[in-house]
Amino acid sequence: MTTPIRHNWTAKEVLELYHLPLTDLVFRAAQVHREFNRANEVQRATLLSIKTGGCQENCSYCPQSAHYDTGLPRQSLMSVDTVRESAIRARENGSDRFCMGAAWRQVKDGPEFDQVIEMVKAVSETGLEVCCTLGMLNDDQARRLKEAGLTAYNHNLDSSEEFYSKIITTRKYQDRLDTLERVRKAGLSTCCGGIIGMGEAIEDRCGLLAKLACFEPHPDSVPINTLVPVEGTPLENQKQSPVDPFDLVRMVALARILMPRSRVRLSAGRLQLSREAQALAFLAGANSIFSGEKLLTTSNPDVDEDQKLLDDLGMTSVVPREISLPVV
Ligand code: SAM
Ligand code: DTB
Ligand code: SF4
Repeated sequence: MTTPIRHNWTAKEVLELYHLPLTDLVFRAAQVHREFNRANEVQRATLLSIKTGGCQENCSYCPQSAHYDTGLPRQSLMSVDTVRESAIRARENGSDRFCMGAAWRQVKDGPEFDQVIEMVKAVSETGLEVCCTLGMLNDDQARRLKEAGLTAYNHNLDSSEEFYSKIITTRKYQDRLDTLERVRKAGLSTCCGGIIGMGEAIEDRCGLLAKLACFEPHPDSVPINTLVPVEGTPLENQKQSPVDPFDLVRMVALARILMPRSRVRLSAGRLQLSREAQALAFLAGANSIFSGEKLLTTSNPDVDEDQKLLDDLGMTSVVPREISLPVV
């Protein structure tokens, strides 16, 4: 039997699946995963913060918001050469995707965006998939990114529409949806997911997944982040109610069932996750991780530790396309 790919999931249906016994849910997700993907292959993506801190938005989880004092040093836009070197290193360390993040509310035309366009070209030349996350975009900016060789644009919905207004007030859920629409219109893939552990209800988690699953096409990748509670942000006290790893596994399994072909990425929060929990998440359909000791500003497991985990599980990494690397 072939599992149909649907774009009409309701939050209620997702909630029903959420409450299945964990082993039933994981088994179902694993079946879908094996039907659509190479179940023992994991993509490694490296993140780089190309412009850090001082962001005008007030996302309650984010250490880079100018609204909160988190002690994070600000850093202006990096040079193209630094980014190129970092991408080459990422490739050498086993990544096949490189994602550049800027703490911007929105992209502004001018020399800084021109520099980002050059960065996209430089990373694309290394043979890696290129992803950017720069805040809101207009049509022309999306088109320029596509022409420069961008593979995908990351713009998360983070949670349900209902919960969203409790964690961010400087922009609306609809603003996010509008940018995602422009990204799709420009022919770019979307990378869109969310965060759990912010104090949201299970209904909010299911609402987020249902919304993502109604996108046509589904997001090319779905990052599932667990909140990294950072001191100085309004969500710092969430560290007292950490996410149960089984809840994360449920999110991964649901994302896999709802979006059979998407890359489901185990994203922020992996440092707190045991090897066993990660293995269960891979069984449930996770097939991508962020690789490298840093996410954007917070810590992530060592590359060697991840390599050992994949080796011990008998899993392999996606190999980037062949290219003769420029000498640096
Ligand atoms: N400014 C851009 C934006 O918001 O789209 C790009 C950068 S932003 C840091 C990218 C994503 O990182 C957010 O949408 C959020 O899902 C995730 N994120 C940020 N801080 C986090 C934290 N403390 N824990 C987990 N995920 C986080
Ligand atoms: C995503 O969903 N998670 C990544 C990436 N997309 C850009 C970012 C995680 C950031 C975690 C907090 C930090 O390191 O600053
Ligand atoms: Fe952080 Fe992005 Fe929100 Fe800015 S828009 S505060 S960088 S999550």
